[in-house]
Amino acid sequence: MTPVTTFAEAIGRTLADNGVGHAFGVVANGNVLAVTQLTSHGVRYLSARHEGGAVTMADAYFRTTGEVAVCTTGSGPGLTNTATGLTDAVKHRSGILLLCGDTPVAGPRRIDIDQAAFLSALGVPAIRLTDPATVRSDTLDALRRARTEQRPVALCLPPDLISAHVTEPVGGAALGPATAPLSGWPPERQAPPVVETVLDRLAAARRPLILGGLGAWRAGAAKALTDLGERLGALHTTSAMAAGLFNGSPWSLGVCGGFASPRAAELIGRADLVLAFGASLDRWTLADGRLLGPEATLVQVDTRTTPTADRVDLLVGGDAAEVAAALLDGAEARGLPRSGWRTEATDRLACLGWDREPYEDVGTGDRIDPRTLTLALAELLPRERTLVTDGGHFVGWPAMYWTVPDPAAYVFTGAAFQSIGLGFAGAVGAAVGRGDRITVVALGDGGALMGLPELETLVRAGRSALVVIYDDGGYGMEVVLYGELGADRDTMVFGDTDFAATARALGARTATVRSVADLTAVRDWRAEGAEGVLVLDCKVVPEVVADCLAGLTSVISGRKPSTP
Ligand SMILES: Cc1ncc(C[n+]2csc(CCOP(=O)(O)OP(=O)(O)O)c2C)c(N)n1
Repeated sequence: MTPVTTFAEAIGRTLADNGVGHAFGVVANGNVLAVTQLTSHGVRYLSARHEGGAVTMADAYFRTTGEVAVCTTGSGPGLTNTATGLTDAVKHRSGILLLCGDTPVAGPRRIDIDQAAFLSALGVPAIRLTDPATVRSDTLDALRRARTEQRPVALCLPPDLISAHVTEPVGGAALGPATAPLSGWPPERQAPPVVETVLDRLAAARRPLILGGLGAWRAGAAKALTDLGERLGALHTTSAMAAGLFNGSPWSLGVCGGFASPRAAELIGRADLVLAFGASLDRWTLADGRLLGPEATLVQVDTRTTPTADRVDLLVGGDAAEVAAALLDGAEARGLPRSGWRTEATDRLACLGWDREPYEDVGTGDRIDPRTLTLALAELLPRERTLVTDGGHFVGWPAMYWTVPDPAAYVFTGAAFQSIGLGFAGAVGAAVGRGDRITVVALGDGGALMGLPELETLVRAGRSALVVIYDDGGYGMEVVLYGELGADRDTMVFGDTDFAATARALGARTATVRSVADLTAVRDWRAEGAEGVLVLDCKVVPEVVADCLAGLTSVISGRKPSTP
């Protein structure tokens, strides 16, 4: 007798056989048997405490490894719990396979919602598994789309079909060529006339700047951009999301936009031609219009067909590495002169960082100055680390004072959707994805409490992670932005939380940090092998406002931020 295969088994086996190594989820009646099939076919599964955490774990796993993981949930509330993290993954263009329960084929129950409409509203294509003759091919199609289109794709499984028999033979489906890319991401070939126009501009440029974004990193264009910069005598900079792209280059200004140090920002402002590769050029990267000088020409090189910022003067459609190579060839062919900007800027390049900017420490003994804390930790953190951050005012401190080894080592959760609360979940995905790097996760007290359940998952995952909670006793970002506009402080200031006790209860090692002396806990943890999770409950002085938020605060409130 031929053995029968159920829908659940076909899904689990197809995903395992086609290279899916990890799944994150919460089991419910809509997916539990499918999860059992995943694990029995060798996919490693980590149970999250909230579906919103599970999806951010899969997102961070993709960001740190470039590989698609499964996020799995039941139907209804299990799925709707993913909304925020899922939207952030859509906007960040992370590949995720979302395997979720669905409404029964027999018809919706009182508890059901229109899941396809829900997913569509978030920008997630959904494939509903109903045909026994195409279960394997449909599963593969979803996986292929998540990989090639770099986006979340949902595979929806009606509960009354989980144990139904498939009729499609094993081997009837295999990962074929990529499906057509998303509209908006056509693989445009380089149009030579546009390259010639850029070369004309380069011929007249005296201070060319090459800006690399996440798209350049994903296109593997770092070397091509470095070579182009060498030929042109250009300086380099990156968007925040591509931090570390030009690590090791003496000609790199580091991150541009709001996080740029004053000296880097000054140099960026002097560029007369900016070539931006694979960067979306949003308000953060362009520092709300303050990044570039008024006369600078901005060229956007991207696979998108329309410019993503008003400021763009010229769009070059194409792959970052290919366009860089075409420009390099063109510069050679035309014999373009090499700019003298590097020589001119040498002295300033030697002292660019925020760590060169003086400040007056305002620590009280009872509370630590967040700048002093972050600078001291910079000395104590291992170089091979993945930096995960939640959102909030505090993000300025790690962005200003800590570096990352490459863009895959920076997971700024929630940034694309402007959400807080995803930090712990992001740390789990990063720690699972890159177990060879110590995970360092920075959070504010608000984001930490919003996403607290996944601290338990982080501890349970058993990976090496350092948690730094900047406890300013409230929603610092809102205080900075709206405090002086008359907002009711009681809605945003709560006082300290005893994170050390809370985290200890969840199984972490902990230390409360009120001064640099308390950081011996980090030295001890590292000396003992940096095993497990160390949570630093850092009581920071709340009044210190990060300089990098100056533009933002003045845009919103019309005033300059102040430091005490
Ligand atoms: C899900 C979500 N809810 C609310 C907000 C609005 N918000 C932005 S920053 C912030 C405060 C964050 O506080 P905390 O995590 O303590 O960091 P801090 O700003 O104090 O450094 C809030 C409530 C948001 N961005 N996302």
